[in-house]
Amino acid sequence: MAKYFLTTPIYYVNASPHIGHMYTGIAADVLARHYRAQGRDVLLSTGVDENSQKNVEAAEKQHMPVQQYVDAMADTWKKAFDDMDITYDTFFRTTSEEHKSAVQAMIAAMQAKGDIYLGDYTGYYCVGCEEFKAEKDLIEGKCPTHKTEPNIIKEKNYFFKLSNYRDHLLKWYEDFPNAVQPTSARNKMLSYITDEMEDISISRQSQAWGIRFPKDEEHAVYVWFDALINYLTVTGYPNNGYEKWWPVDVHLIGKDIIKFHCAIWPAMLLSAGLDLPNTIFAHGFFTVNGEKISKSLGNAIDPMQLVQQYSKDVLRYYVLREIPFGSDGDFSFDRLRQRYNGELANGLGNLVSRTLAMVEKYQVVIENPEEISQQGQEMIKKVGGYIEKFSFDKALAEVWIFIAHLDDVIDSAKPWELAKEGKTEDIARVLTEVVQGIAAIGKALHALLPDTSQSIRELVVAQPIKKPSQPLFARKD
Ligand code: ME8
Repeated sequence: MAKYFLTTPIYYVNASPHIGHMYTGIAADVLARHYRAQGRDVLLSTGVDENSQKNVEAAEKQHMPVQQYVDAMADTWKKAFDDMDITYDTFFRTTSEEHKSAVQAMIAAMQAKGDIYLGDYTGYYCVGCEEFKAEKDLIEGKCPTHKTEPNIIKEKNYFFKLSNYRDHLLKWYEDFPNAVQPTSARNKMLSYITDEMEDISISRQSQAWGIRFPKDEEHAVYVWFDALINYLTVTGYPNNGYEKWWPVDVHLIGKDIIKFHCAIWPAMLLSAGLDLPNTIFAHGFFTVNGEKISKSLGNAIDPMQLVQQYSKDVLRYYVLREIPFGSDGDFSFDRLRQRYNGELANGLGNLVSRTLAMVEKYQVVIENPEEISQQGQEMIKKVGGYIEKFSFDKALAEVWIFIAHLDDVIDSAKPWELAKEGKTEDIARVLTEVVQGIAAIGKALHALLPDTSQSIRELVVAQPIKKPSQPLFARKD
């Protein structure tokens, strides 16, 4: 059975998850469910990035010891993913012992290659980004993402000879044109690698929180360097057996962290002699009034509040349908309500209710409710194809085209007229086609809207088929 190893970023725990984090998780969950259903051996890894200065600052604000703070927050994040039914296989924590060993093994491999040296670092550091900044990255002296002035740092650091890997990385981009997606991310990275990429600092002197640099206890490993290695640690690296999962099939990330994933990380892997990921896909940002939704800007939207108001599947539907994966888009409560009423309640919900109500009313026995027509099979195949191309919006649109088709079948056959004429066989034929179509929709939605898929299945296999006691999606005005 072919393996499929899929990752999300690991998140800073300086605040609770918002809709942006769930977005990556939901997309990853769709892919994981899709490939599991195809019989692939899936490893979906998500988790938390704990060795960050941001977490130290958040713990200080709460007057809590850092370890106690990250323990509590790791539980909060894990619960949020559990509550959303994100079917991760591992929930990774970077304070774990096995991670320390993996980071140190990776550094040892890179040292053996001669790629790490001790030097002086003088410059800016934005704790919000956990990133060293050049003068040109700042706007009016401030980080453009966090709107704060960076710290000025002058210290001894270990450096990674990233610039050694420029040609090798460019060759990888050329040989594997789909490795970094979408094209906007690929182009940005090609220009970064060609024109800007320099050696990077990979340690912080005198930083107490974080993984110790091997043989130099005074230094903590730079948090990004440690975080990226989580993808290796989950496979069991450096112990035997990690090869079962390596390399990564897909890294799903947001476009804020492409430099780390599409330049620094592949160079680290090249240095350590490890295979590069097959695909790195960077999705866009959810914004509110054009500003990125973010913990630090205080414009976060709580996904669980939306789940309580609507449901998990409604949230999944909205985020996957509204914005093409890879583009940015504004989060709008009005648009969510419109899509809910128009597409879920009136579209899918109404088709299911009225069809099953007619089956009940005209006492039709549906012989093979789960038999799927040629047209249904084609629709399911197209949906799967779109999922595999990360086009979740198109996958859902395809299902809704089929919903409109089934509505047309009913509206042109008019079973209520056929009933007046006593044409029971014709009624059975039409309603069988539509019920089987609904079953095909249930199947197509398996990975995208798992609860809805399950409800549809239960409704169509029930004997005798009855109108649902509650609509799948009740209108909300
Ligand atoms: O960067 N829209 O963690 P982080 C869409 N720890 N996605 C969003 C988003 C938004 N407004 N805001 C956040 C880190 N995300 C590092 C990662 S990985 C080795 C280390 C999602 O807590 C998106 O996936 O800042 C983004 O890349 C990630 O959260 C950043 O999470």
